[in-house]
Amino acid sequence: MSQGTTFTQHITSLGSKDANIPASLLVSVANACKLIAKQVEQGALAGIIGSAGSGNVQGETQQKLDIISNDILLEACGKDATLAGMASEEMETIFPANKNGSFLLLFDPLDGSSNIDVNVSIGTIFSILKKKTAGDLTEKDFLQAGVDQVASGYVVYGPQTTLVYTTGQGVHMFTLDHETGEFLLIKENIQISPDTKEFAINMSNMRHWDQPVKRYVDECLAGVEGTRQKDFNMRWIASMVADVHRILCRGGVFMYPWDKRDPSKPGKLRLMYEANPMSFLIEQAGGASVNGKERIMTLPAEKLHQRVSVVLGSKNEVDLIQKYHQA
Ligand code: P6P
Repeated sequence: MSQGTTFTQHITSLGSKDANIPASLLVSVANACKLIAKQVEQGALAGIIGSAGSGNVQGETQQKLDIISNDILLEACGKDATLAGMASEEMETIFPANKNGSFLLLFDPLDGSSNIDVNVSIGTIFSILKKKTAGDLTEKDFLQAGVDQVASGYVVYGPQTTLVYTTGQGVHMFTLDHETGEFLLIKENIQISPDTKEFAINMSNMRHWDQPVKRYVDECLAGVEGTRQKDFNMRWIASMVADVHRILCRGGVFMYPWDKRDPSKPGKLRLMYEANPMSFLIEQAGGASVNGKERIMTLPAEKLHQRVSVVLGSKNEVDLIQKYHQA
């Protein structure tokens, strides 16, 4: 489709007759993100900078914008008749919506909150599942593997407000046109290069990593004189949405691996509304996404807020890291 196609037109072009395409819900999410973008752009002018003085289920201090974004999504999407219920990083329990709804929406309303106060890109991540059971909604309805997603995507609030989504028919990118208020198509069927010279990881945690991650990063750092025989660049924005967006735009590998600071936790990032939606996008764009040893999208979903170790991006790099984990 041509540049300038709106997000709504694009969803329709994918076949709105397909019961598995949550067309109206995707539009509701996009509309909610337009409202969140307005809050983000205002920043201190809207009095939304800083901590809300509360904590979330993750034990993290909630920023005012975390709560505002969460409430915008609940309000905007809760009216959608096709939506049975929602789950959020910011809410301990599920949020029932419409009794006859057929879809489930999971989201991290504002990922990368530590960047809000310093004007660095942040984003909203969303995942959509089908409600597979009849009867009242329960948390179990949400506990589906990543391969069961019918759609996923994110909106990155950066120099541009850009929406990226997939329904399993490729990955497509739209930028918000402030003149018309529409998300306009800028790129269709995005594909990630299988090779890269750029890796993203929080290097301050190096002493806590497991051996396979240390081996991979050491080889990157050894550069052209080392076994990889090429120089690597490193990036770390501390905002998964921004790091994944860069990878979808120019390749790369993103790692938030298990580390020994809290051995009982499999990782920092959350499976249901961070790793699974991003993995769907990355795989649809020809990349790979593992927890070190296994494909993230096939991991069993046991708890709504379960955590996972994440290695995703350019396929040949992810395959190499996986090989080191399986050695
Ligand atoms: P660290 C943001 O809080 C987040 O969940 C991801 O968006 C990001 O990649 C990661 O945590 C950053 O973690 O430990 O580097 O601050």
